[in-house]
Amino acid sequence: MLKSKIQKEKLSFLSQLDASIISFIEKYADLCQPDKIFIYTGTSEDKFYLRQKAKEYGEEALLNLPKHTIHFDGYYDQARDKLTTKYLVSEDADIDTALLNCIDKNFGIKEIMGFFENSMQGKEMIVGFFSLCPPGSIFSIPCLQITDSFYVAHSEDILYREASQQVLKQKTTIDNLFRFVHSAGELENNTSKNVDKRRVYIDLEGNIVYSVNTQYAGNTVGLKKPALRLAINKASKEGWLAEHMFLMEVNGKNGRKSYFTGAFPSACGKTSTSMLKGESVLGDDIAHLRIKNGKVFAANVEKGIFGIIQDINEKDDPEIWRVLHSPDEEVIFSNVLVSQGQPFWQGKGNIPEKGVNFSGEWFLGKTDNQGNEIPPAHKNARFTINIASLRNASPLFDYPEGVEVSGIIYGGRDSDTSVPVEESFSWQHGIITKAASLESETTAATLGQEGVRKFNPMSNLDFLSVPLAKYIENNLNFGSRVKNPPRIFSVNYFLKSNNGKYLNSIEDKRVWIKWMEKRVHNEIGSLKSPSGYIPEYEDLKLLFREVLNREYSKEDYKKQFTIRVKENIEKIGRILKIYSNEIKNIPSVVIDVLSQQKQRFESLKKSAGDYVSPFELSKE
Ligand code: OXD
Ligand code: MN
Repeated sequence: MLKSKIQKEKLSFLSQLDASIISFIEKYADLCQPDKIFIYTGTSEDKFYLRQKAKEYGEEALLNLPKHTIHFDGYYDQARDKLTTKYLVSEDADIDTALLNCIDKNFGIKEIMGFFENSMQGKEMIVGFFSLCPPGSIFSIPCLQITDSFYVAHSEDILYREASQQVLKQKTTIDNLFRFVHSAGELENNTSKNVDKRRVYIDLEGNIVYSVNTQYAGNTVGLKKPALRLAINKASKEGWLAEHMFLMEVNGKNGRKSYFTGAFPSACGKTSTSMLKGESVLGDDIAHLRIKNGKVFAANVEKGIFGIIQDINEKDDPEIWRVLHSPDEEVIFSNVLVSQGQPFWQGKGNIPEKGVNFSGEWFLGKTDNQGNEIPPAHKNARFTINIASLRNASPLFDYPEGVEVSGIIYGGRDSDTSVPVEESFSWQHGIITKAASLESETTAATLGQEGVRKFNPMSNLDFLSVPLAKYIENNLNFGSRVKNPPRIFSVNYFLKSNNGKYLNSIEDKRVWIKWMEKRVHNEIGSLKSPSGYIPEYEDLKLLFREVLNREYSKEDYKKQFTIRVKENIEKIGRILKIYSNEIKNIPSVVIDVLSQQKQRFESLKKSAGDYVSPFELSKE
């Protein structure tokens, strides 16, 4: 059956694949009934074909610049759908389902196979092999993607390393592949019509993720968030970490280079931190961390960026801006406004009053069925680019061996509690009080209400595939296996004053990163707060001048680094409540370390009150 649908040139490639892989492809070809099957092997002809078909089928359209295209997702298919993303769990499976959104496996499989049945009639099925992390190293995990969307395959080709030759060379069998099966389902105006039947179902035992009746990349591009869930489960069994983290290179004195990872919930400054002026980026979203020779190394899972475009501007994001305006660099814009062949997004400036957007023909004041005004571009509109297009890409972004990690940064949207930057006392203290205690206000990257404070440990809660207690234990154990684990920091870019104004400017993060860089090299002192080490005024004053050429006043320092004792006690109360009452089997050290921190805040409250100036703290 396959032979009759596959292009002749690919038959020899296909015949070299392990029989188990061929039967997997056959199974879905049989079920989905595509008219044709396109085997993608990464040749220049194949690359051309992917891009050509994405346009021919109307999933993408050319913009004015030659390598730029626009893709629209359906009006109600603009973000990750947490509600219908579920783990398939059979009654006798050895899977602890605490906190996970689950569905009975037999029921779920039957339901989703029903949606796949004949879903590719009149379409082409694309089959491709890609790798999480660069191929050919301990970090790499080979993957198989089956999809009927050329946009999904095109995105995957920008975002991940093609791996068909690796799969042949290593005689990979189906059991060694992470597998992703996707169908956009029935289409209307080139977008998934039946979003009420949108499903993302995850089979941890089989390492397979199925998604159907959706096109939004966070639900469909298998190697992105679907693979993160499979990777967390695999990492948990094998003793490494799969994290929702950027990876960046920070420049220090005399050409010194240090590597930091950072975990932030979606749309909380993760991409912009990884791209800070003066530093270099290796990846902006997902990193795998492993221990090698007694040290922690990390590799970027991706080779591209699927970034939020809202508020990207020439001043704050010059390099992304350049790529988004360059005729030589490939870009897929999604869910922006298009007018006269040009893309527009909120925060770009001078948005036209009409054009085409994710609602079709758009004009200022247009409302949807519920009477809500439709913005020109969706808040979660995106750009998809190659990291290699960026001049600030680190030369090591594609290095198979990964880079040694000196520091890990946790950040979230926190308007009233933590200081702009702080180092934890130890790995254990950092994992418990910063990573596992992270809270953040919700954003447009997921469907649902925005601005609600949510518990989001390690910024990875959306993707956890093992119980939270086990995941925290894995993190604690990971650091305890190395002599000098990376330092753990927290940052908060969203701190506000009483009148609701942000206390920091966008570029202050360039100073915080330099402070962290000096800390990991033991070059700078600190003050001891109940929750960690914070910068001293004199050091920041010098850094502000050096990095931003700006005077930094004692007054600003005091406002930003005042210890908000009251809010911190409240926060620990919220977190303790969750860990004591809601999460089973939590290691007792989590409760102990949180309680000790609470006591430190309470004794500070007794001696100094609810708000304590940093000038009152003692040196480390
Ligand atoms: C992303 C997300 O797209 O986390 O990175 O939603
Ligand atoms: Mn993300």
